[in-house]
Amino acid sequence: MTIRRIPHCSHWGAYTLLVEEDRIIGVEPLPQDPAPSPIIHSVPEWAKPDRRVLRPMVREGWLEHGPGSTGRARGSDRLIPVSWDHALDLVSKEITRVSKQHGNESIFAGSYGWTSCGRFHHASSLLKRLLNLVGGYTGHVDTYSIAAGPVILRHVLGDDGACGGEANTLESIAAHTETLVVFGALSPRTAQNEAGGIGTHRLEDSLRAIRDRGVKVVLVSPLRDDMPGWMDVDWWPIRPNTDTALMLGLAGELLAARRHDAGFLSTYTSGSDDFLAYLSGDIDGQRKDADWAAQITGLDAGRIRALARQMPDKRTMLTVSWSLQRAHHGEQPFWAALGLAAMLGQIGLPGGGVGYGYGSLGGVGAAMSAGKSPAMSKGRDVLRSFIPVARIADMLLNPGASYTYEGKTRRYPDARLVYWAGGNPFHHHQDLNRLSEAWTRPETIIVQDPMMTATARRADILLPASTSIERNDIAGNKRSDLVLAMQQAIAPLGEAKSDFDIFCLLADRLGVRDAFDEGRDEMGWLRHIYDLTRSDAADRLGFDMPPFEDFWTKGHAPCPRRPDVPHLSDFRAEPEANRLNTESGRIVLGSRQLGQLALPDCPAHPAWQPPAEWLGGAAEDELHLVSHQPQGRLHSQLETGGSSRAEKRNGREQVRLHPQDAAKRGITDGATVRLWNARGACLATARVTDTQRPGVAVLPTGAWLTGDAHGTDLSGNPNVLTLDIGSSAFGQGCAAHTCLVRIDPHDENPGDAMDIYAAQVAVLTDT
Ligand SMILES: Nc1nc2c(c(=O)[nH]1)N[C@H]1C(S)=C(S)[C@@H](COP(=O)(O)OP(=O)(O)OC[C@H]3O[C@@H](n4cnc5c(=O)[nH]c(N)nc54)[C@H](O)[C@@H]3O)O[C@H]1N2
Ligand SMILES: Nc1nc2c(c(=O)[nH]1)N[C@H]1C(S)=C(S)[C@@H](COP(=O)(O)OP(=O)(O)OC[C@H]3O[C@@H](n4cnc5c(=O)[nH]c(N)nc54)[C@H](O)[C@@H]3O)O[C@H]1N2
Ligand SMILES: [Mo]
Repeated sequence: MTIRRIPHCSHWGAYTLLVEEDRIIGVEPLPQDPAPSPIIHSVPEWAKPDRRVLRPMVREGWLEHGPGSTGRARGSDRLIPVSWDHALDLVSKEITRVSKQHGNESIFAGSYGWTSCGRFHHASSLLKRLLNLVGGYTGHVDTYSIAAGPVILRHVLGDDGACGGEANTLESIAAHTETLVVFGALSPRTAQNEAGGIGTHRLEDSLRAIRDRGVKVVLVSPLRDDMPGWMDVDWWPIRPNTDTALMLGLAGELLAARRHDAGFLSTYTSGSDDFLAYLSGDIDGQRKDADWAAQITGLDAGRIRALARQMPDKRTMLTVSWSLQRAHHGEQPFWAALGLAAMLGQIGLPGGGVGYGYGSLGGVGAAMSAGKSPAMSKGRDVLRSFIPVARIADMLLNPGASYTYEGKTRRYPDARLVYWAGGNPFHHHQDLNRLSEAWTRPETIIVQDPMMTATARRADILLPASTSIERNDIAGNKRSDLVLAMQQAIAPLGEAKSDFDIFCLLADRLGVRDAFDEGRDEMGWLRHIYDLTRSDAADRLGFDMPPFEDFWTKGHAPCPRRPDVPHLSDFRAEPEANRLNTESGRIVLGSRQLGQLALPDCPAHPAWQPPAEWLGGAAEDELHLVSHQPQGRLHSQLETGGSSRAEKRNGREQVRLHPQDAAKRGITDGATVRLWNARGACLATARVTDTQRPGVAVLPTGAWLTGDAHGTDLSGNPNVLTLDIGSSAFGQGCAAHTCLVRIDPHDENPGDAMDIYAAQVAVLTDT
């Protein structure tokens, strides 16, 4: 039997699939990848029918009564198999009906989600491309990953490039930084993934270089393992959501000791008088110093004072993880870090200043590609209707209600039709019980996904997409070092179709096929997309990429690199010639715009405001829940794979608890526990470790929501507990990391959550 070697790629890296007939018998990492992700070995799970949607299906109540009347039965009604023709006729008629009766604004197709890393069959781009040809849709802005952070940076730094690793490459940090202060994480756990794929995982190489140069590293995080154990770090176990106070306390110490760079502030910033007045206590009567910060953060005042003394003498780099802004007042840690870096005056120097998101994704801090990344065009947006991405439940619950975003007052559209392709809101959204209520409101919900996810189960019309290994595609992005081929390894499962084919069939029915496919088939498009990237590299940068055939055979092609120059070095050299795109042309530390807006939860200078839920305002028995990204999978994807299962115990996710917190509650390692608050409850298995601050519980995201009759999720999904509020009236980002819970021992283990999930789906599909 011959074994075929198929080059492929996912968000967690590139690999070769070994295929015998139509069976995957092995997965080999890309040889040049120094740290391949173990998640690649879970990819063969896609080829198993167990969790797949194998046929188009329609919810019984919707099939009988039509759109609108039976939304409460979503998730409990049976799903009835129908033919593709029938399903697609229903979808195209619904799009036409809602467009005619309510206008295209009532079609919500934000469709947020990571889908596959293929840039051609990119589900939400294709959905938007189709809808743009028939009058448009309501979309979304920002991401669950980053919203509060980039929104504030666009106003105070002029753009959000610093969010994606442009401030300094990790190589430059490894070569020049003397003191590295890490707020959040620099973790190979999250760096496994990069949106759109990644060729080589380099974070650990950079960390080793940092270690070998003897850089002083301070890790400010509730978790010690937010950096590898082999890094010699000074761990500051901070209370979650209080970093802003630490940054302000450090800045206040610099000011009090007159060690701040007054020249930098006057040349390169605006509004620093307000900021300095706030630090010195002139505005609110409270001096922001080490003692003040220590009492809020739970850290040691002496260490804070000592660090403030060291920072100005050394080349100091601050890194801030995206997680810090996924919180109430999430704008503030990003802005306060910029304020602290401005006080140090090293912005724009190699290895100095501040940068955001290092390690949050595998490519952040890598040398960026200077070329055009491969992408499928979603066409021109014909409607400018959008919501901030994490305001989905607010929109569905309050059509027409007003809210503010980025300084403007806006209204939620009246979404009648929801089309979700390539995302899993019943994984990613906060307060899932609130989302469940919101989910009853639309007249029709269409879900297109390969998997019978928690969202798919709650669809009216369910369309089975194929996974990336069942079709051809192309991967790459601006932070990836390679453009990668994703070749088809096996035939589609069941009746699954590729996202492109599904949308072509819908385009036929809607009368826009020619404009949608422009006469190209799958391979025609891949060649076209690759050639656009290749000719851009040649014409603009004089960089030779191989012809398509060579790329496709080899499986990858190199991209042109940007020169490694620190962000804002040009602004530093010539501030007038290189004015920033802000209200003053400089870094904004006191904002006229925010002053005029006078928002109670986003003040006009970086400021500490206690979040809605935090340890400083908690009852004796409450814990702060950190729901971080899972080690063994990407969000909810490949939950049944080996690397994901390895993190579970006794049939569900593990919640980490400090020995003191466990003892107080009579909880032992391995015991089943119940996490709860006013919003919801879930079970998890206790893992008692001292690698996190007492008072902090850690439960990763992504377990498949498996509710029972008492409203308790059995899988260990933290989003039944998290808080669904905007970061502030300015950024409106998701606030997942702001959450208090209680945890009790739970007498009985109801069994493996994955088996329970399968049994629930069997009832819905009557198989
Ligand atoms: N509590 C808490 N919640 C969080 C976070 C947190 O830190 N804490 N983090 C948030 C963040 S940063 C993010 S980005 C979100 C992630 O949220 P999502 O991006 O929604 O999560 P995924 O599980 O990646 O969902 C992708 C979906 O696409 C489907 N899919 C895969 N391939 C294809 C394909 O080829 N075609 C189609 N049609 N579908 C496909 C998968 O089966 C899956 O259902 O979660 C957010 N939620
Ligand atoms: N394996 C894996 N990797 C992933 C993903 C995945 O699902 N699986 N998802 C990817 C996606 S979409 C994204 S956006 C990125 C997200 O990247 P990040 O936002 O960086 O990841 P998180 O895991 O949410 O958080 C990182 C760490 O921040 C710390 N933290 C939380 N709150 C606070 C705080 O208030 N202060 C401080 N100092 N630290 C805090 C926690 O200890 C946590 O472990 O990860 C990506 N990488
Ligand atoms: Mo994300």
